Amino acid sequence: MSTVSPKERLLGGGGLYLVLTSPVIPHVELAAGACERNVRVLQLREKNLPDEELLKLARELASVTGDTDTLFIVNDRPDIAAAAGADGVHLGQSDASITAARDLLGSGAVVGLSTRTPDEAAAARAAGADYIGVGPVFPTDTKPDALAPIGLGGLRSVAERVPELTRVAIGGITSSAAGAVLAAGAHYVAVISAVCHADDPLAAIDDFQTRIGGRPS
Ligand code: 3NM
Repeated sequence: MSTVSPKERLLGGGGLYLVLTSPVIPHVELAAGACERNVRVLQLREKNLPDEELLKLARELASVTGDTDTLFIVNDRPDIAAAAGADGVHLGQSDASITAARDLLGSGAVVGLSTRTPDEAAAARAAGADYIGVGPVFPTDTKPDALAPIGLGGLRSVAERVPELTRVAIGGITSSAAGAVLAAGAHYVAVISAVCHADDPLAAIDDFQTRIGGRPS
């Protein structure tokens, strides 16, 4: 177990933020490989699993990340995050409120909120989010209900509005675009298909890590 608090680890880290959605290898295997490869944040995002299976998987992933510096975040479900002992939760605009999530998870937990515009980013800051997701930056096939991409310019506008808030860019990000996304104002790049649906997900992580490493100063 890391002695550094989850919020400090979020602030001290950067680079690849891996979102686990239907990976081509078992979640636990991919999570273990991500920890070994120094991925700073892992999120479990499986929207179609029954609660019992989701909780079992969340507990397994909490156990894989527990002895490492990798943060473990659960998408959408503060209840599952709390029951599994996760480090935090990621919420969409229409999910549970940040306050409700903190009531379940405790004040030390990391709570992130999805945003798309500077106004949403400012509202997330006012609501007490520890970080914001920002996207979709590029077109994505992974989230069928995603809105129009905001591009690197949209990401820059969000960064200008909330310069002190940790920003996690998401949506269609590939390893070759990741450097430009970080340069446009993201601390982390969140990725699903470029890793989870790659022929070799662990090699795909290596590719990201070689290209972008940790958090830029
Ligand atoms: N959220 P990929 S875009 C889960 O804009 C998700 O909030 C988005 O998957 C948002 O890396 C997205 O395969 C899909 O494009 C990300």
